[in-house]
Amino acid sequence: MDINTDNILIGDSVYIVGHKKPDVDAVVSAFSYQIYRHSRGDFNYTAVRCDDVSPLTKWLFEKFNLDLPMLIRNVTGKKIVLVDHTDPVQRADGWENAEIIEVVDHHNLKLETTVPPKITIRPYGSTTTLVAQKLIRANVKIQPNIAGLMLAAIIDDTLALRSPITTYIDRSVAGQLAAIAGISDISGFARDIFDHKDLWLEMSADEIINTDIKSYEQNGLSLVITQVETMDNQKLSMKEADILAEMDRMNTMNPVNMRLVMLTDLLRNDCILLAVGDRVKDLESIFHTTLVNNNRMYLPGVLSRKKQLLPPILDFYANK
Ligand SMILES: [Mn+2]
Repeated sequence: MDINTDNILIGDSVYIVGHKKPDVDAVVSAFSYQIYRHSRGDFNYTAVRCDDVSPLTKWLFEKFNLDLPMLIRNVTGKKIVLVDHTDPVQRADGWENAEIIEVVDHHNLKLETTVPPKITIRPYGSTTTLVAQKLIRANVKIQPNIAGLMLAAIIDDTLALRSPITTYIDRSVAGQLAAIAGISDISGFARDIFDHKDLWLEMSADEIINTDIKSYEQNGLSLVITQVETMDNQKLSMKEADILAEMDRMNTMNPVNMRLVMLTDLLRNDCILLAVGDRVKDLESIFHTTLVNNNRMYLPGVLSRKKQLLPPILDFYANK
């Protein structure tokens, strides 16, 4: 580690803080930016968090044997660095009476009146990618457990490097962190992470169906599609009978021609489509696939309701 001794006199203390309701990236980017700042001799920078953390974040810090940043709910009177956000609604309480001296983020900038002297924004998949890149470029030695924690933040923000926001920088940095952490099976590690996040199994069929549900109409066809994004849709198969029963019940109360639930698997890149309604047989012509039990279809490569599932169905009925 390279320490700039000219700078070692401690200045005003500065808090590095992520957004409220923090995800893993918000906490880990603050945590790792403190490491970067300390490597520059800026020991007056301290990572904090302004809110309670998720069970996943807590599990990760425990897993890697690291302490969570200190909880500081109000930053009144402090100099602060905003990481992983700039939007005022996401900022720590008391920000109006704090001095924002820096921004490190991967979102669109949302500032109103004052512009901090230092702003670093990159269109990467996570803020942690940006901080890792700074550490790597500065030749700062990253401890294996910290590399593991940082990799987890990148995986969480980029849906295991599969989300469209993922850049080649994220992949490259993730690879380097995995090597330092000694994690050879990144997708296995991702599955572990998402197991601590995937809460579908704890939800009722009714909650699962209603979490992300949309209705459509086309030439007299009424269509309702639910999207359920999982990291393991086969695990949800034990709930399939319940979900189908609830779909049947809903369709009796409020009939539509097709009531669909997409159980998409972001890791396997596929979809188990559950279907009820008087027109579901048409799905066989639309997707050139057999409908098993008249209510279940397997669609490899299909993840997106908007781009992959909906257009062929609407096209099919457009000319009827
Ligand atoms: Mn983020």
